[in-house]
Amino acid sequence: EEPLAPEPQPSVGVQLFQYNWDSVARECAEVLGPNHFDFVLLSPAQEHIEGEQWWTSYQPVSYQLESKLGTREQFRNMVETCHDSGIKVVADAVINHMAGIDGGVGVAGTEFSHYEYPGLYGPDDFHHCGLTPNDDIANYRDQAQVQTCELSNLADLDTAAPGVQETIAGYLNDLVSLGVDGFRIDAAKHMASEDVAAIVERIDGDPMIISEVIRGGGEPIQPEDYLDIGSVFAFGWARDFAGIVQGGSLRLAPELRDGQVPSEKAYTFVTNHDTERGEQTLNPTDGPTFQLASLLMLAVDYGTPVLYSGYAFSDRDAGAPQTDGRVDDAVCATSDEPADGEFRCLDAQQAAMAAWRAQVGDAPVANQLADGRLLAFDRGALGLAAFNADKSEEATVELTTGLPDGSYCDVLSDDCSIEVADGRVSVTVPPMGAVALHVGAMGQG
Ligand code: LAG
Ligand code: CA
Repeated sequence: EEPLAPEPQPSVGVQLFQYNWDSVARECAEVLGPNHFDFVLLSPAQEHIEGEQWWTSYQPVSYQLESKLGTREQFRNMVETCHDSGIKVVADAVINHMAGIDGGVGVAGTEFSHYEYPGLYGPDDFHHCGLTPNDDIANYRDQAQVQTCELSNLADLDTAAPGVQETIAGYLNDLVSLGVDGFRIDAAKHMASEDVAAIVERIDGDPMIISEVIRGGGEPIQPEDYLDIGSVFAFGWARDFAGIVQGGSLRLAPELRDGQVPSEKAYTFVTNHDTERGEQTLNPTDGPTFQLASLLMLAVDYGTPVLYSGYAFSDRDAGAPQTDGRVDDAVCATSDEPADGEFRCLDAQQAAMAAWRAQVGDAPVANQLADGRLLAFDRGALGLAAFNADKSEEATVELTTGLPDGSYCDVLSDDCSIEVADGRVSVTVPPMGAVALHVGAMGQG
């Protein structure tokens, strides 16, 4: 008799960097819903400065939901489609600052100057820190500078002022009224945690809050300072994890939690849109190592994993392909070496492993076996995963498992001939690859 698999418990997210709203909706319906993902993380939705670069998204000029990624109506439809597919929507809230240029016209037609945004803010609503020659942040060891000076010239909102808090909360509540389920708090480190807390308290309902506080050694502001407000991205984990996967000592991965933020408040990632333009984490251009890391992140029982999909680029500033100021629908690359502007979409293995994670839920790691570059473990009696960090040799290993006896499919290869008998199973793991079994994917044999 085939044992009943429990209801999937979605927890995995994915950052769909610079996907337009129509493309997010399509991804929710076609990939994320069917694979029991939990949420999608968007790029910023508000009006922004004009330009070809991706980072115009991070220079707000008004809180109208009219951007290169789509209209308010497209945004509304996207949220509805994602919800219909069982997927929550997390918006990227750029609330520390406005634009970093002298002035201009935003993509929805708003005329602005550096410290003037009609109907929203005037010069008195901004910090003018007076602590550095040009009011730019110069020293990350100085909390006042980091939080009240300008991050690369971006006009820094006086987030302590009740009026500013009210205006920001009005914007976030507009997103909530369209069904948004949570927020990434962009540049949270650059706002006093009390300011972020006061803004979040003004948000209707009980949204997920994930603050972006990049851990830096010796800095006075640390992710721990923001845990009373909600969760944080686990930057320290992402950097340490990259080292582990690159070094091939996979057995260290499930233990990676001491000195990190507590698991229940940690959002883990292999890369994001900033780190993929730097050297501190693994990046999509790392090929099989990146893929192995993405799958292993989904398997361990630390944090809430967030996968990543963005487009290929050779110029770090280059935006996703646009037509008449609107980002085109995301086109998935069909080759391992995508042309600039083609998206590296979630692949079948990442999707299947997200479904695996939903099936094992929060069952603990058990029956861990580490042998050289191989690592295997169960998650309770619901799933088993094995990883091989050897670059050229496959590994065959016999494991003790708590999985019920029967035949299983490797959800990463669709090989359905794997037999668990008397609590033992033999698996063959490809070089830089993985095998994943769960009780929701048992074979016929
Ligand atoms: C973030 N988190 O704290 C975002 O994740 C990150 O992507 C944002 O930087 C940053 N903080 C501000 O929200 C990005 C680009 C920057 C870009 C900035 C503003 O990485 O390169 O700065 O967005 O668009 C650009 C130029 C700067 C210039 C600035 C102001 O690169 O040279 O000073 O614009 O005009
Ligand atoms: Ca600030």
